[in-house]
Amino acid sequence: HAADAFRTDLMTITRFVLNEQSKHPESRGDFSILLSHIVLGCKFVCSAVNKAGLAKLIGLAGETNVQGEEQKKLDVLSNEVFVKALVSSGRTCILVSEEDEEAIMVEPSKRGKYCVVFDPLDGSSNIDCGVSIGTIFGIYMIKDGDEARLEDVLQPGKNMLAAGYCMYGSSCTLVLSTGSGVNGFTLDPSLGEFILTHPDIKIPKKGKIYSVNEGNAKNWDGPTAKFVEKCKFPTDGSSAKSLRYIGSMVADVHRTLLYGGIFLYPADKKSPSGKLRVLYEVFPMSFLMEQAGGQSFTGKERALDLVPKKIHERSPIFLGSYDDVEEIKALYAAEE
Ligand code: AHM
Ligand code: MG
Repeated sequence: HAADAFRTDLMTITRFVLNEQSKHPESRGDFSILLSHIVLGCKFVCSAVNKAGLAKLIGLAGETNVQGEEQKKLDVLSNEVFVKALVSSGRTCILVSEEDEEAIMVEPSKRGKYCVVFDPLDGSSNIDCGVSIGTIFGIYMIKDGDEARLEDVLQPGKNMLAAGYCMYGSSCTLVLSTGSGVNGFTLDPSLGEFILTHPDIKIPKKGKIYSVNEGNAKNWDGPTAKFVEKCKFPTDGSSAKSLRYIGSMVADVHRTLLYGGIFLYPADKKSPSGKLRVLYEVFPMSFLMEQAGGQSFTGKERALDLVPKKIHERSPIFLGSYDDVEEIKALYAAEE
């Protein structure tokens, strides 16, 4: 009985990644070790986010505690936890976090061959009202030898070995790709384990939802404005799309991945490069979209082809269902 088998044969994320690794005899388990440290960070943040409202209720947040220390903000706390977990894995050499101005070069005694780029707590403006937020990460390997250089993280997104996000929502969901499809795992709080709940996620070829901050419409360029107009007033006889926008990238992308549609954070006159960051927002999400059968486009090129020059660089982004991204690509091509 398939249903019974599912309930008793639990595929944890660790077991899943070990299985995948056994297909590559040359790998020595380093990736599984790295991932288990990322998973630990996600569990910690999940628990901290769930307690955030409670901490306020009992008067902890923003106040000084008994030791006279300021209570740390959740995003700062999450960053510290991730940095420490990644360094202590002994498998990383360069870390780029949205929270740190400079890249972190891991000290030689703790150095490994992986570079991790991450946003420890994205969408933090949503914390106080209890809306879903998330962690986003991408993993590269150093190009050659033991010498770690900044160029090792300034590689195009297509060179990533793995990417994923963890969403702290009504449940805690970790979505991961190691380059052969996309799989989703849900945290079972009673076990403290992420269990495979969404095997081999494929995004619908065409969606019925568009997701964008329309408050920026007066500053949009022609193709973006035309695209959104067509979502509302289709000219090909199809029905209008629904608008859904949470303002939390992980939640908006997660819905897009599962239900289909398109998520856009375009360029506008005020921010010609858009808002989202190439290394730890645009690349990981684009990697997942392509692995799920969707597309990701910057307005100029395939997002994963972009070569970043700076670690905190931004780029416009259009990602989601294959056919929907095809449409925006056509509008940009028509402009040239
Ligand atoms: P943050 O890194 O300051 O949290 O900002 C990133 C967030 C994304 O999660 C989300 O997609 C976007 O900002 C929303 O921006 P806006 O409020 O301009 O629509
Ligand atoms: Mg962010």
